[in-house]
Amino acid sequence: MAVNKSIIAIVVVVVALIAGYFALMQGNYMSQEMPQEAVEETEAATTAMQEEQGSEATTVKVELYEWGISMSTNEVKAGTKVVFEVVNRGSYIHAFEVENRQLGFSAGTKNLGPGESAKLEVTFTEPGEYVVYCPVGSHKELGMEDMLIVSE
Ligand SMILES: [Cu+2]
Repeated sequence: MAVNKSIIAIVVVVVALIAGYFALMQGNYMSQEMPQEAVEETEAATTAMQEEQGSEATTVKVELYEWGISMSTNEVKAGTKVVFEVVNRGSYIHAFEVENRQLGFSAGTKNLGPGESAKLEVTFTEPGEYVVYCPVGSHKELGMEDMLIVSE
């Protein structure tokens, strides 16, 4: 009987401890309500930053030469800022032009001498097939022409 009594005493103590623990946890939860709101605000700010990073510029390296255009990629996304880093690797004057006649879209660099470079920033709003070419002389006909796909 003495053994049973001490077991009951231990169980009572353990139950009391568990109840106390949960009471304490609830108290902590209540007192943490304010900091939790602050954490949520931080998470929202992080999400906004990630969205900004998501719309960060895509860089396309473009090399102009006799007679062709080489691009690091031929596909970009609509709505994302695209930075064409254009370098004239040839020994003639060249320039870089992006065009979609159906959409009435056209953008390009100035004429670049040998070794010169220029950046062209474009945010395509319409998906579709765009032509890239060199508008100098008959360079387009000589082969300085390629296709750029703007995907949704
Ligand atoms: Cu050219």
